[in-house]
Amino acid sequence: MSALTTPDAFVFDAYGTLFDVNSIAARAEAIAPGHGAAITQLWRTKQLEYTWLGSLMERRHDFAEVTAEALDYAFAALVLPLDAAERQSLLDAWLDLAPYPDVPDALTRLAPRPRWILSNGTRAMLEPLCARTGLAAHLDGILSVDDAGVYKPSPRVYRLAADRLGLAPARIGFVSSNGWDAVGAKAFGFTVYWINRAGLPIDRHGPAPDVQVGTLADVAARVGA
Ligand code: LAC
Repeated sequence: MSALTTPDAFVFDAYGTLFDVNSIAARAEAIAPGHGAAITQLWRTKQLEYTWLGSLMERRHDFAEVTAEALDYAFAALVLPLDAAERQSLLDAWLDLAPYPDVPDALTRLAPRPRWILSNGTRAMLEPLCARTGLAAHLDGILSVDDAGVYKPSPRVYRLAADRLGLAPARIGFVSSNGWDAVGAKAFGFTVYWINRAGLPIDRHGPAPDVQVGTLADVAARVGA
């Protein structure tokens, strides 16, 4: 591999990258025994699809709305009942996530470089989550796609971070566990670390990320932190 730029700042995806979304499957399983994995897989797939479709349609619903629409689709597609309390409990699961165990220490090690979140989530979803889990203490700030009016992987979203940090994109280390996000961020020009937690092949719709790792701790190790 050619010499990698050591980033001056780090920007992180939130869901699945800093925060473990697997607890959502457990909640779905409790509501619909035997279907937890299928519900969460379809829910997450539709949630992302709706972000991309809404962006193309220029009819954007925020991430909380998209998440609810995708949940309703998943239960309808699987022909499963969902009452109002269960529906609310599943939506609330997005506000009740835990960080991956290595995340607080890895974020500490990456300091004093600026460390920001750049997420599809709304500020109203992200800020309480970071405060409640203590991650806010390890971050310099949160950027939401809401400020770009479009979802990732639009370059307008990644531009939010470059503008806020006042750095050339290549000086920013962008970290995501979502392959499509890692490719989008690389196309924008960030130095990209893909946390390939699921052992998947990389998406093929754009340039490959610079580095593939297994955990956030590996990212810190790669920059000698
Ligand atoms: C996010 C989703 C894509 O946090 O994981 O932006």
